[in-house]
Amino acid sequence: MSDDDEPPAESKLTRTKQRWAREGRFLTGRVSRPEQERLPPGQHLTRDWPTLDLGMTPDISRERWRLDVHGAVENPIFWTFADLTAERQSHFVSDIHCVTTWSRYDNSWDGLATRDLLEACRPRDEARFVVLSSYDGYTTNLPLEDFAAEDALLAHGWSGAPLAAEHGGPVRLVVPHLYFWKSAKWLKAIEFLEQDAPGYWEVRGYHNRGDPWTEQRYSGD
Ligand SMILES: Nc1nc2c(c(=O)[nH]1)N[C@H]1C(S)=C(S)[C@@H](COP(=O)(O)O)O[C@H]1N2
Ligand SMILES: [Mo]
Repeated sequence: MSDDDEPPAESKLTRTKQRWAREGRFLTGRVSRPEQERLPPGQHLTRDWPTLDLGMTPDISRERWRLDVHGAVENPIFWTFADLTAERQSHFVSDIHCVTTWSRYDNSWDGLATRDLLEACRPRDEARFVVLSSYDGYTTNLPLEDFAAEDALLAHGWSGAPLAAEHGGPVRLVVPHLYFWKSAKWLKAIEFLEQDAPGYWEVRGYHNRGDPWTEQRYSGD
């Protein structure tokens, strides 16, 4: 994990979201399954696309952007934006589910499938977790199987246009089957680990995995 960026001081929204985790806000106690229902329990549909982050948008152009893939891998990677787009590209359409209860259907993404990244970096047998680090100092953790979901990608395009800076451009992670806080914006580094290492929200009361269908909103749910 890179440690040269400290997350910004906690904002009012950050403190509010920590309080929601303590109080168990928005929990319905219901369970639904994607095969039966498209909207997970406790979520409502929005047509616009809210922006949520720590309150600062790092100013990082496609020219300056780099991706550092390291840790328990056979082939560490240090890519420019051009290197990433020279790899096989994928197009996926998926829904967003944010733990603050909004969901947005049918987002169209372009980028590099995480499965293609895994093929390029070749995680060692002992690798079981990934930690994503971002240019704003944010971090989040995932089991390798969740990172490797067939519709997960390192996205640089949305709706046919470059991914906007406010939504994580040049490149963000998108893992549609988990709450959106797992989808790191302004992606900077991916570290493969034998042991789990909880990230920014995971150490602030949010669930370690974050499955919207079983409402894994907060730690202890
Ligand atoms: N680098 C970074 N990635 C981040 C965050 C952040 O603060 N920094 N916030 C997360 C949270 S809590 C959410 S809900 C989504 C919001 O993405 P959006 O602003 O594109 O809707 O980004 C996630 N990824
Ligand atoms: Mo969020």
